Amino acid sequence: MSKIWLDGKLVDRQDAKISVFDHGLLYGDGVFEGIRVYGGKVFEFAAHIRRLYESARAIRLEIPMESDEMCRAVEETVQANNIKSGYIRLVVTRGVGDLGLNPFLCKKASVFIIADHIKLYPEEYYEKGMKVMSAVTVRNHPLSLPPQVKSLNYLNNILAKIEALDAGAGEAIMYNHEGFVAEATGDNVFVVRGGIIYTPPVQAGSLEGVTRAVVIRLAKTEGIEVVEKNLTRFDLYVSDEVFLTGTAAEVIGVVTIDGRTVGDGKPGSITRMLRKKFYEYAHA
Ligand code: PXG
Repeated sequence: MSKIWLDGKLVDRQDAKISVFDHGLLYGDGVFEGIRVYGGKVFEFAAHIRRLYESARAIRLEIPMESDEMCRAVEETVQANNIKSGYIRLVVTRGVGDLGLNPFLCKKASVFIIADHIKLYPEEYYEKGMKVMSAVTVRNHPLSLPPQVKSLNYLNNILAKIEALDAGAGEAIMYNHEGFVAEATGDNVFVVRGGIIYTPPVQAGSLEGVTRAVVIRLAKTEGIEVVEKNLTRFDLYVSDEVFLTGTAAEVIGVVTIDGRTVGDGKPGSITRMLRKKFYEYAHA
């Protein structure tokens, strides 16, 4: 029976319940993290915890515990569920309030932590590469909801994901209000052209991905230049390689975009090399 950490206690899965008056549910008012566990170790723990606290701060959400206490709670949940290789969902909701928007009437934020196994993309996606499409749904304007905030409000991404699923694609590329590539619905986007790696700056409207940061570091260690610049649909169409990075996907090659073949239609050599380096780094 899996154990869920909920507001200070480990409880059985069927007892892990949140009030219907929680603003996390009523308004998507809250923040979260998705974190991997590799070889019993929480991956990039500090970076995820930092992002969680920064997201909370940006929306004036006070997390009712210090970050070191949060880390201990995460470790405790991983151990209680005996997770050696898996996935952690760490959620902070605004808490129980009344039926108005006012977040300051919510007495206390709720924290829950789930540690479970993760359903990965089929191995075939990694070997043969993934199909993606350009979403019509524009990424949230940074002045509306800063995309750096990993909030519980994912409708923008879900609408794009629905477009991808309807089109039979694995993922959707989201563009910002200016037409520049922002990100995929749960992954960051990279392209390779002439041996150089390009990725949109976070200001283009993406989450500052933890996997993105690791992959940029690994690429630089391999002597590959990484340039952050605005990318258009054209850049994706004419690139040698396209790949996505994220907690769930890790590093995954894209082989068609809007029906156009990327490179030679197989995951490219830099993509494959980075996937291998990522695996080694995660399991070191
Ligand atoms: N952009 C968005 C909008 C995301 O939600 C990423 C980029 C990649 O960031 P990280 O830090 O994970 O490298 C995310 C992360 C899932 C899933 O089940 C998605 C995320 C995290 C965990 C699981 O699709 N999104």
